[in-house]
Amino acid sequence: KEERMKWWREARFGMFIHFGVYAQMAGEYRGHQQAKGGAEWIMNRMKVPVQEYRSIARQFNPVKFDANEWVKTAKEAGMKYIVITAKHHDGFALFDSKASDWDITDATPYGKDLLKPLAEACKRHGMKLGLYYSQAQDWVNPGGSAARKEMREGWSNPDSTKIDNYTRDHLGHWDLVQETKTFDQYIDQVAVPQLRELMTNYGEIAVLWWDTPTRMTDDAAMKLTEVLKLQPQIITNDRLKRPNFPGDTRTPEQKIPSQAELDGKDWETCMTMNRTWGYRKTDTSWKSAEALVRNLVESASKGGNYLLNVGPKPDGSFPQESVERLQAMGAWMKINGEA
Ligand code: FUL
Repeated sequence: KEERMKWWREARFGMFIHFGVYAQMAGEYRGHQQAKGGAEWIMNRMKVPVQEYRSIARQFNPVKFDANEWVKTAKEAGMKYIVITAKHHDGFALFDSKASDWDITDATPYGKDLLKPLAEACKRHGMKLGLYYSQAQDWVNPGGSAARKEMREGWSNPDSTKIDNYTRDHLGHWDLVQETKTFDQYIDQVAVPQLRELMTNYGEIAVLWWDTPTRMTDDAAMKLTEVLKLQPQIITNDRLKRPNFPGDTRTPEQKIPSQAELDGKDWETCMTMNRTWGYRKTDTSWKSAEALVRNLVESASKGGNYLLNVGPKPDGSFPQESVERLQAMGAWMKINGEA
């Protein structure tokens, strides 16, 4: 384990990337602004029907995506690894998957695997590549779980009360299609085969970043853990299934732990630059570059890593506000001999 963790402990600074169909919506649905939560949650928060969400994917065409540019931006900021949402809670795969047609190659006009070129660019630039995979929540592939989030005010769908009652009575689901398979079927037919694709087709994967174990069982977690053996050096976080699958790293979110909270386990704090993980047009509450540098220094001084998020725009480019902050951080890193 010590050997496996070595690069990660020295890395200190990484880039989180949240990218998917939600970027296309950018926090707005049928002219209504999403009231609460990150923009990557819009489908659940605003109870977008599966067919309608799929139709939004038919506009998702990130033609300005440039893998080299993404990796160079991270590298020049002094980041040593990237963790990207291979699949977030909306179930959309940013890669070519045979296990589901709900992927970037089948469901969008873009029609190309986005992870392939990213993995190649990372390799070229000596950047470690990690994958975020929402193993349990999947709002589109039937059988996936869904956190029970109530629809919020500010969205005046006349059916909202009805849908909320439905959601409450249906384990968080809001669309019949979501329940046409069991959770076990989803694990066996989607999660396990997709994880195998990810562990097989993209070279070395440095990190597997699990998230939100809603409805996970130890049995499902065992199956996924088995597939990870394809990448013996991989580092995993603590979000696969609690408490029996602690993983290698703790994952405080949007906050740096106090000294008293540290217990010797490796940790990485993930943070947004504004308030959302997925791109949101109206979110202008950007942290200053100074604040971001201070966060990085505080994390490093306490022995942790800082995983700083970028939510690319629907065209596949990074928001200018993110790029400017990363450049400022890179300049600081150079002066201080870290980059
Ligand atoms: C959370 C997720 O629900 C958010 O959407 C985001 O991915 C964050 C890093 O983890 O639990």
